[in-house]
Amino acid sequence: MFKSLKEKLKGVSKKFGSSIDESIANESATGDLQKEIPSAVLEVTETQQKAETKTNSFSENQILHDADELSVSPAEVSPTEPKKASFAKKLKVLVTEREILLSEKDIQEPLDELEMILLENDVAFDAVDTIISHMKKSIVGQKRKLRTSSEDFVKIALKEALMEVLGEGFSLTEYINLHEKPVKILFTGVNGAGKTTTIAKVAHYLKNNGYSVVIGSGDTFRAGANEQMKTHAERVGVKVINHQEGADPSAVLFDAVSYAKAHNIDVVLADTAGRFHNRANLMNQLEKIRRVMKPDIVAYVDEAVAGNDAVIRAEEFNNAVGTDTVVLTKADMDTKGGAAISITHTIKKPIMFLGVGQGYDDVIPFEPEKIVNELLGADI
Ligand SMILES: Nc1nc2c(ncn2[C@@H]2O[C@H](COP(=O)(O)OP(=O)(O)OP(=O)(O)O)[C@@H](O)[C@H]2O)c(=O)[nH]1
Ligand SMILES: [Mg+2]
Repeated sequence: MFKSLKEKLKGVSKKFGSSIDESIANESATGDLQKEIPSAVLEVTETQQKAETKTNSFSENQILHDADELSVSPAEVSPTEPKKASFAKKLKVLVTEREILLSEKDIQEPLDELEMILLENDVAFDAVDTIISHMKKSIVGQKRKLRTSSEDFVKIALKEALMEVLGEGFSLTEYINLHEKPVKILFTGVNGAGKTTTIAKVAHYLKNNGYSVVIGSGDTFRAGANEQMKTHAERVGVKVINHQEGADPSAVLFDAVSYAKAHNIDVVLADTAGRFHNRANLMNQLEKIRRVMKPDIVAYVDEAVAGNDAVIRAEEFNNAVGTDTVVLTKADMDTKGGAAISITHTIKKPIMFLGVGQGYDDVIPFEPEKIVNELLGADI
C-alpha cells in the first residue's frame, strides 16, 4: 500500500535532515557559534587544547579515535592539526546542547522536492499547500534543541503535517454504539468502485465485532447485481433483502429497514447501482432513496487508485446528494496514496474504511495515525 509515496517520503526526510545538518555545520565553520559560547567555556577549551598539543604524540590510534567521534575519515584528520580536531569535538557537543534557528533557505531545496513528490503522487493542490505550510511553520524560525537527529525532527514535523490534512477518521463501531438501532448506511459511488464488495466486507467485519446485520440489495438496475449480492451475503452469513431486477430501489431499501426494525438488527447496509454524478435522473433516484430510507450515514465509495479523480468525484457526489464518510477501495493496488491523503481535506468528510484486497477480511478501519506511521515507516 502506497509503496512509491512511502519510498519517496523516506528519501526526502533524509534530505531535510542533511540540509539541517549542513546549516549546523556551516554555522559552526563560520565561527558564529564561537561568539555564543560563554568565554569561560572557551577558556577551558583552549587550556585543554594547549595541554593536548604538548602531550599529544599523534599516534595513529589517537587520530582514529578522534576521527571516529567526529565522523570523518582518518585521512581527513591531519596530524599537524590536532587543535582543530579536538576543538571541533568539543564544539560538536556544544552544538547539540544549544538551540539552532533554522531559516527557510536552509530547507528550501528539500521543501521543493517534497512539494513535487506530493503532486506526483496525486495529492490535491490544497492538501499539498497545507502540508508545505505546516512544514515551514514547524521548521523555519524555530529554535530547537539538537538532541534528536535532524531526520527524526523532520519526520515529526511531517507526521503533524499529514495528520492535519488527514483529519480524524470515522469509527463505525463507535458510531453504532452511540446511536439508536438500526443504524442505516447507504453506499453510493460510480460504477465498479467496489460498493457491493465493500458491503460484504463491512457485513463480515461487523458480524465479527458482535453486531447483527441485514443487507438491502438496492442495485435493481444492473443485470446480475442481485445474484452477486446474494452470493456475497451467503458467504458471510448475512440476510439479504431483494426485489426483482428493475424494481424501485427505494422500496427494496425501505423493506430492508423494516426487516431490521422487526428483528432488532443493529445495522442495515444498503447497496445502490453505480452511477456518475452528471446523470441527473440517477442522482434524483438517489435523492429519493435518501428521502425514503433516511440513512444515518451516507458512505461514498471510490477507488484509491483513481487518485485525484476520486477526490474530484467525491466532491461532486457530496455536492449532489451529500456524503458523511468515504470508503477508499483498492488501496492494495495504490502505490501513490494521493486520494487517501487529500479526500478528507478536500470534501471535509472523514474516511471510514480502506479496502485492501478482494477477500472478506480485506477492509481496515481508517485510523489516521496508523496510516501516517505506515507512510513514514516508523512509530514516532
Ligand atoms: N484489489 C481489490 N479489488 C477490489 C477491492 N474492492 C473491490 N474490488 C474489486 O473491484 C471489482 C468491482 O467491485 P464491486 O463491488 O462489484 O463494485 P461496485 O461498485 O459494486 O460496482 P457496480 O455495482 O457495477 O457499480 C470487483 O472485482 C472486486 O473484487 C479492493 O479493496 N481491492
Ligand atoms: Mg455493485
